[in-house]
Amino acid sequence: LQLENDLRRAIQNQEFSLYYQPIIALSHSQKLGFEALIRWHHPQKGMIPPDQFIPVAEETGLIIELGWWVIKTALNQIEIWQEQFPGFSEIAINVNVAPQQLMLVSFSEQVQELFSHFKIKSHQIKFEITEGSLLKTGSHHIEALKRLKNLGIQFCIDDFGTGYSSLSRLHEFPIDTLKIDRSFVRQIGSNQGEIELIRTIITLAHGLGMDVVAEGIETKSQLNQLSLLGCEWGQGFLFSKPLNSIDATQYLVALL
Ligand code: G
Ligand code: G
Ligand code: MN
Ligand code: NA
Repeated sequence: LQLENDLRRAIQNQEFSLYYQPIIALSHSQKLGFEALIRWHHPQKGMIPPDQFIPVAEETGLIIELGWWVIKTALNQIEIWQEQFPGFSEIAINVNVAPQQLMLVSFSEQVQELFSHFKIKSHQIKFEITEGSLLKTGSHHIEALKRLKNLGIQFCIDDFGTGYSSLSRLHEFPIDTLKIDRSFVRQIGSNQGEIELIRTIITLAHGLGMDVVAEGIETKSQLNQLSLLGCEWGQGFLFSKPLNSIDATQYLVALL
């Protein structure tokens, strides 16, 4: 309850910020994305990591207000970067969307409304959704996702392989990208069975027309293995930790 009240106050006082972790194309290095990751700068307790407050935000429904703030902030950041780096028209930001927000009846309409206030292309935002939240979706939700998809907005399935997945339903959703959870990537090198699992997930994704991001890449050897397996994108401390807006901007400057 203390945390819940704290959260309400924090939303009022704008104590949140977004950090951006680069997502690197493993084959053609000019393409680039970021995952937006929320941070809470608590005035007394310092930085509170999302796994300590996202669950509370979900239980209390505050996640919806927070979720709109996240999407708006990401759209604004893309617009800023685009004006600053006109050569990088392909910068995209992935935003994590909680199931409750995704399943709002008005989700697709509200996303469209938000977009109308920014000068960015719809393919520059991607929504990350967990397997679990997809499984809760009914056919009307899928229709809403498809409407967004038709507008050019893309969807990623996040933390793939860790939740309850229903392989038989995977093809029903308009998913563009599958993110292999870092728990798989961590085992590369120590466990041959893990390589076979990853190979199979990549084959499955490609068979369904999805591209693949491997999360949690920390070593060169993990990177090499994943490239050999045909993984298109990588994310992890090997490339960069999540960066605040200023440092992420510096990261882009250094690439130019
Ligand atoms: O950044 P970090 O690794 O600490 O994130 C921990 C978890 O919190 C991740 O699983 C991530 O999906 C989740 N998370 C981070 N930012 C957001 C956000 O803006 N919205 C939601 N719903 N989840 C987030
Ligand atoms: O669940 P989700 O993928 O949205 O969460 C991303 C989280 O993973 C972020 O909190 C980020 O800090 C963390 N992360 C990103 N790269 C690495 C990495 O290379 N190693 C580890 N251990 N964690 C990472
Ligand atoms: Mn994510
Ligand atoms: Na993930």
